[in-house]
Amino acid sequence: YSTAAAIDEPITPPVEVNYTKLLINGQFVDAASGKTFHTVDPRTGNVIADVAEGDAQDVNRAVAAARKAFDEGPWPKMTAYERSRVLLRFADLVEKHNDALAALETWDNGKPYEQSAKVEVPMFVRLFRYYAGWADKIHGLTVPADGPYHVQTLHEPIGVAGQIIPWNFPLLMFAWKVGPALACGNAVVLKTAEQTPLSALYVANLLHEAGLPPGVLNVISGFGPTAGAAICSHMDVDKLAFTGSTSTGKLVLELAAKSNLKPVTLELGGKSPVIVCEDADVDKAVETAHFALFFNQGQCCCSGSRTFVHERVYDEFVEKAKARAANRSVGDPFKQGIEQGPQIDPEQFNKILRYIKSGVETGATLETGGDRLGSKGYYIQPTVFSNVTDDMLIAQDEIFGPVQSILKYKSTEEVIRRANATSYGLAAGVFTQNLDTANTLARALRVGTVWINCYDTFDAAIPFGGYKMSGIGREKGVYSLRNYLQVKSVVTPLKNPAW
Ligand code: TXE
Repeated sequence: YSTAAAIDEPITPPVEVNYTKLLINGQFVDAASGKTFHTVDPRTGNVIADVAEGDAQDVNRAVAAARKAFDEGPWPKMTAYERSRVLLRFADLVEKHNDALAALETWDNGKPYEQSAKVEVPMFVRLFRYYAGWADKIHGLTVPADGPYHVQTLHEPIGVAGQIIPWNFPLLMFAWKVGPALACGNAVVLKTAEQTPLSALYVANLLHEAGLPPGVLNVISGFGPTAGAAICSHMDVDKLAFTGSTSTGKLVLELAAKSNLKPVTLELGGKSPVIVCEDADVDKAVETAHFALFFNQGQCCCSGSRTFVHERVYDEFVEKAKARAANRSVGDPFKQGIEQGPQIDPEQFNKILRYIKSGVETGATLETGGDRLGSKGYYIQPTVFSNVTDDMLIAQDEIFGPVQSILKYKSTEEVIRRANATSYGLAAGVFTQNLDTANTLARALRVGTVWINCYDTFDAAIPFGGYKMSGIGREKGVYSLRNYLQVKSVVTPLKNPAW
């Protein structure tokens, strides 16, 4: 990996920070308390900007604005085609602002600029175009009933959606949540993560430029226990969508139950297995398993954080995985060709270093990495452990960092049992050339996504979500629309049942 010197000279980001206030009812406003908080550059720990800190009072203002926008319109009462046009205009605007937006995302989050500019902003645009396409194709059914009745279902927007997102993919999480909610005609109060408030404010401004009426989307920057909890408990919020840790997800569900029983979708943590079978193309499996774990600094809910390798290819795999990690280019995310930037903040940085220490102490073999990189910011060396066993903490907990754990297995039955022996169930990867093995594993794994001979293949149309404690519900694709719709049955007696 690259030298500390390269990291110690941060490149000046090619963008200015213009939006730091809360967005309520179409206006950028200060927090009612007047408070602000720092958002920090993970390359250095320096402050990027002071951002308005929303709390319960601001959430009340935002929910009132969303309620009015939903109850009085025009948004839910516009034709679906008109709503679709707004979302398409928005996607065009975001495309024009691609580079500035990518720079802001990288500055606030630390992810490689090339990833922001070539993958994440384009995927954001794609998601909005996808949901714009759905807006005028949402409709109910005509239902045959036992009796002289004409029965139909209406698919109506659910109302005011409260959405809480994390810091690892600030823009994409915005798109996964706001896209389907708006396509269905809802109003939204969105809380961004306290580590990464900037890109959501920037795109929210563009959404208004594209013609979104005031109050339909409100963006609150702020902290979980104050602003986040206020959204979850609010009696006028009709639905919650949350992405984050499993422990906070439980709290969100509890607050929803204790207030007005609003339905909740959750996208939580994972400990996803990557299974490399004896007949796998080893070079491809090494590269893809590396990507599955190290992508986005290892900060992915679906990161492939348990790499199970068949004993026949184990030694070869470990050697190659170690070499690949040792070659990973780590450095200033604004530099060209960089694969890995800093972790998001000191909490995550220290948590990861504690897990690395625990891996060493519990007897895993440290193949490469194992420490911080440089002396500034939150960079961590790409780390690989081999000889990991199921009982080790590094094989059980979500580390959320650049730490690959390689485990050895002997048979398909055994690896199925071990891969499923976790409270999580988000995703899995399978590497094999044998169709039967692929089908067997795909069906046996208790997870929401199985990638065969690939990993992290995301697409606006492919649903994503977890089994077990990895979550409730699915996002993306047609499945996400269900989260934002109510179904109403309308029953009318027929005078002449023969017709
Ligand atoms: O998560 P939190 P944190 C995992 C990952 C990471 C760990 C902790 O393992 O190391 O979680 O990260 C808001 N009521 N994931 O502390 O707390 C918070 O403000 C309402 C996996 O960042 O779950 C932020 O907007 N909201 C994950 C969001 O919840 C509350 C992505 C996520 O923060 C709240 C991130 C409360 N009481 C972390 N407390 C994934 N699934 O991708 C916090 N929040």
